[in-house]
Formats: sequence, structure tokens, C-alpha cells
Amino acid sequence: MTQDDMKKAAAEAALEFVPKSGIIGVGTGSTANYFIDLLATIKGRLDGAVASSVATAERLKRHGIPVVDLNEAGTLAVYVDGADEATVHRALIKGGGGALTREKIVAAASRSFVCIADEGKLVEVLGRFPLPVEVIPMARSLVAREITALGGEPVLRQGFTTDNGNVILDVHGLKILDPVALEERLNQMVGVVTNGLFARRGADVLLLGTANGVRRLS
Ligand code: ABF
Repeated sequence: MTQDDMKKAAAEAALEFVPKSGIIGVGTGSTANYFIDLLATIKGRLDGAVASSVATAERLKRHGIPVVDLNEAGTLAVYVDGADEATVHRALIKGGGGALTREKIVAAASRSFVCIADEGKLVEVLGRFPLPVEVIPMARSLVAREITALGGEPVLRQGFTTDNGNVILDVHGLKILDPVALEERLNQMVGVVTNGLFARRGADVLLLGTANGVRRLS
């Protein structure tokens, strides 16, 4: 079984969390793309979807799934999205694709967050994947100094601007033993828009594609 097969299997398992009607949230990345393609097969029962990125909105539209503004959608029943790293406690690092702020907003607006990934994303300690931090451009150096003081090595993502017009610092060299505390600490830094730790509100359900089927953690 390839990594892509495992992503697809996780995406397929997420279909059972799609309600019989209404609007759902849809994330970004290759695993989320598999989910969007599968969602197209049951699109008749949905009123639409809120997208966590411009790229996802375009893919949804190509499949004929109406894209709804979150401000018009109210509370969403479920948000389905991938991750860059996950623990068995369902704490996540997200944002490798740069859409972390919108992803966190859509997750916060959803009653349930179903995370889909291949088993290669499961780690004991978060941090081998560089932690993305979205920063207002004029605060880039200030925030980088504060992150360095915390023991991280921030690297500016070159040639990248977020959908919100900001920059991303990818923080290397972290061993994140207390993801909730680090998420809160980073959120308090002036100039930080969002960080890629989803720990205060992690996934409610984690569906991991493995060589032996889909492992469900909830
Ligand atoms: C989004 O897509 C991001 O939060 C994460 O960075 C990425 C995972 O991508 P993939 O499914 O391609 O590994 O969910």
C-alpha cells in the first residue's frame, strides 16, 4: 500500500462523518484533495462547503460543490482536513501548505474536526516537522527574535505570502513536549496571527490510513 493509498483510505473513512444535509468545512492539501474528490460523489446532499484556502475553493467549484462564505454559514457540523504531524492525543501540527489561519478559523467554527492522514504523520513528540507561524510582515524580525529566545530556529518561508497577505516563519529544532503551552505562548506574541499547533483544540477524530486499514483515534 502506498502513502497515497493510505491518504485515500483515510479520506474515504471521513465520508461517514458528512451529515445528510447542510454545510461542511473542507481543508487543504493532498489528503483533503482526495476527500474533496470523494465528496463530489455525494454532493447532492450538501448545501455547500466552506473552504480553508483559495486552492480548495477552486477544487470544490470544479466539482460543482457550492462554496459558502463562513460568515453566511453559521456553525458547521464538521470540518475535514489533513495535518503535517499528529500525536495519539490528537494534537497536530498544520500549516505546511500555508493555510493555517483559515484552517484554524474553520476548525473553530465547526462542532467536530475530523483529521485525515496517512500513518507516516503519527509522531510521539511534535516538532520534527517545522512549526509554521503566520506573522504580520512588519513584525517578522521581532517575532523571529522572540522565537529564538524560546529555543526555536525560525526560517522565513521564501517567496511565500499567505492568502491573508502575511509571511510564514517555519520554526525548526523544536521538541514540543507541551503543545498546549507552546500554542498559547506563541499566540501571545505581538505580530503573530496564528501558529500551526492545533492542541488547545486538536482533532476530535483522527483517521489514519495504515497498511492494515484505517485506524481511528477519538
Ligand atoms: C493541510 O494540508 C495543512 O494543514 C497541512 O499542512 C497539509 C497536509 O497536507 P497533505 O495532506 O498533502 O500531507 O491540511
